[in-house]
Amino acid sequence: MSDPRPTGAPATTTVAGAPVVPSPRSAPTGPPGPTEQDWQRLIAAIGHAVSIDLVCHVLPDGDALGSALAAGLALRSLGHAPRVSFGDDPQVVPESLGFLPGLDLLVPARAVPERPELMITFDVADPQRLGLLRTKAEAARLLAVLDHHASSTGFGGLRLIDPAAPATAVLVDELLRGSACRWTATSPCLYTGVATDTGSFRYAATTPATHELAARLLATGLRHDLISRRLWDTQSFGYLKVLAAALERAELDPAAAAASASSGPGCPARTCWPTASRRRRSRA
Ligand SMILES: [Mn+2]
Repeated sequence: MSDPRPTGAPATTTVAGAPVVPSPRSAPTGPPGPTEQDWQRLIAAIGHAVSIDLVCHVLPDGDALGSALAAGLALRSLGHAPRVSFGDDPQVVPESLGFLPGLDLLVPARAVPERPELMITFDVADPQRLGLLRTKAEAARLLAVLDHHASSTGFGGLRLIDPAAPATAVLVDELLRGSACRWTATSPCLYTGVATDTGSFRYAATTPATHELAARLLATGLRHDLISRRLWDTQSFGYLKVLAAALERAELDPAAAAASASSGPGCPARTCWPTASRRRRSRA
């Protein structure tokens, strides 16, 4: 793949009608993210690879799976034939993420080569989170790690880690910036990643650049209202029954209540602990 990202002055072109804005990766403080050299190395590796495996962590959330699928869709649109996988058996895509485009790229862990030519992990801070794919990752000719966890354990031959980024999806956006990939196809995946890991743009890691990225993604025409409904406002009836049972058993913990009351403005002065038995959960 040729360098998909612009160099020099900020681009003024548009992508699907959206203004290209500065990278949402950058944060005013904190450790530096990947260097330009790191990005160029990854881009060159992608360009040379015949076989590419894109892997996220087990029990994937919206950021993990959204990031891997966004990269997969983008690379496919550029002429590659990437596999996307995660190391669970059975491999279950959470119901809330069943709408993501690119799920046809998903293959079981056993379909990943024993010694991958190029494997890129997404949102994986620790090799243990690779589950069944850990051994194959360790045998990869090049293992690239895209992540935003400060707790990343240092595995991988090419590490693109930015603890200041609110989501791994932000790093995928950085990788794909300026490429000819199809933004309309990737935008639901990237939006899901960013929205998930920012708690729908509520967490402290959310920056103006995060909102700028969201604006660009919305400008592709994605239905953020439907995505949010699917991610947060759609639950099975069984879940509601468990929640009802848990809330019925809720108890107020005086010590925790005192601690939260003194933890600053905006914190609730009451803490309660709803519980549900394993038996009750299994019946849901
Ligand atoms: Mn994440």
